[in-house]
Amino acid sequence: MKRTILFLAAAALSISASAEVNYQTIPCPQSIVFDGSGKSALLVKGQTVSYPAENAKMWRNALFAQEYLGLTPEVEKKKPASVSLTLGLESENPDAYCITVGKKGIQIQGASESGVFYGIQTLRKSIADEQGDTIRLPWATIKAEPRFQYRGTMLDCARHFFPVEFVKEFIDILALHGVNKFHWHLTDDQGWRVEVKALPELAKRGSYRPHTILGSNLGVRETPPTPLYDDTPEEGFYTQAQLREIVAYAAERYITIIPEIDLPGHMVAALSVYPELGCTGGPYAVKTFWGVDKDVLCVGNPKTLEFIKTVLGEVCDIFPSKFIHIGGDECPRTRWEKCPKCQAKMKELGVKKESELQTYINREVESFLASRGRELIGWDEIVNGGLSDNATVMFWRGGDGDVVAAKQHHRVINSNKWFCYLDYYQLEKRETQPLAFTRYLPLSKCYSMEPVSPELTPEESKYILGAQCNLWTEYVSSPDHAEYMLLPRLAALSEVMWLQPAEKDFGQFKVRLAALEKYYRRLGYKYCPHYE
Ligand code: TNX
Repeated sequence: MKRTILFLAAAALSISASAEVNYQTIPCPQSIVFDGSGKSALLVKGQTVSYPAENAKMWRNALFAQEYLGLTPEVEKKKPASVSLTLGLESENPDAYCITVGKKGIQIQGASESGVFYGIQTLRKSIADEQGDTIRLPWATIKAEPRFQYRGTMLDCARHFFPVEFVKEFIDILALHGVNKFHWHLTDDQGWRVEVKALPELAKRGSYRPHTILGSNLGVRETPPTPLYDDTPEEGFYTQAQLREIVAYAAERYITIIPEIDLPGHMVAALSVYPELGCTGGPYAVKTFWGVDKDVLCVGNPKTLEFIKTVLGEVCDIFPSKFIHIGGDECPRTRWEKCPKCQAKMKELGVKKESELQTYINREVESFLASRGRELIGWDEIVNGGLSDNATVMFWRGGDGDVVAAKQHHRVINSNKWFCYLDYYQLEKRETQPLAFTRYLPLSKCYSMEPVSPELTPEESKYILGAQCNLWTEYVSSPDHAEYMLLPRLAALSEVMWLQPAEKDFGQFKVRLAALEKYYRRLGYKYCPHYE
């Protein structure tokens, strides 16, 4: 498909408030063509926005237009409304949209309802700077479609618990940036955050820790007298009713929630409630220290698989997502090497290496998920052991894990830590910043990410479904801080997800970002105001 990016002259880009709307926002539409007449359409608060009758999603889109643009929803009539939302845009990409501003007013047409939603978001961001009840929109045709079908962001609510209200705001922020997958990290060593009805004690007790290590754990040993701990309990979990409410909230915004139950490592919070599921039998306590723990699920104990199926069964009931994330990262084999049950299991399976126990668990979980019509995603460690073709790999460690997985014909989500880890410092002068994971990931580096490795053939490249940024929260305990780590790096990654490499331009992006930041301020979002 032919694409044009028509940027205005540099002088026009530094326009201030109330200058002409130029539709250049983030992610930037691929084509913005002004008709040259110099004429404008008026967007007037309170005017109507029409939507096709008997389409609940389009009605919901009209309500978004009401919320974001101040319009009044009305079922489509013969006479065109000042803004009309329509379907039928010809494109194979369901998220594609076209905004036409002209004689007949303003039309937002999508290849599907999600495309219309993204068109509304673009219009909303384009006029973010405008004040007053009447906004002048120059006649133009604006077209866009995302490069990738998978455009993700992860939030870790296990290390710190974030309230339902913030999770919704987080989802709003994702929608504003054209993200369509919310990967929700719900369990870890430091907290279990999902209610499981068949195991009521799990969330009740597994979601509480009495204190947390102060400062970074890097180079610090876990045992006293170091480190020092705070005296603030961290607690909280989501009830199933809350989870369902959030799933629905996200779905209205064309965002699928992919829940993650991290296994067989990162399970100490669960072991603290069910010590018999660990190789040593415990006792265990919800971790108050960060890092990789050697206590993991005992694969030799048949109760472990029963436990996993109970949990995942309820998770599948709550989350309609095709993909279910099972973690699989950072699972030391230390306990398995010494555990009689695990060693007996290895004999039974006829395998020699402890790593095969994880392969075994992965396969069992995969077939359980398949029986529920679901597919497995795991962190790239799962590549190491005989996956079925159907498994999707979330590449995070850097190195060549993405290439290896794609060449094996696994679908891959590129979440390379060197470009996508939002828990790293965004400014080089670390002392000016709140404590973060020691590494450095500036905005420019996020923007430079290319999710498809040049080592892949065009055929293999099709296995790269998209990209995802991750907000781990060892050092992030408040909503404001989470937003600060997320913004504006999410804006950079949203262009990685939406634009073709040749369409990206960091200089232009920064100009557009200055405008988007004004909108962040109006919406009350915290963000890092400096760029590197
Ligand atoms: C590695 S990424 C982890 C997380 C940490 C993160 C900190 C991954 C699959 N595991 O448990 O929170 O690093 O950056």
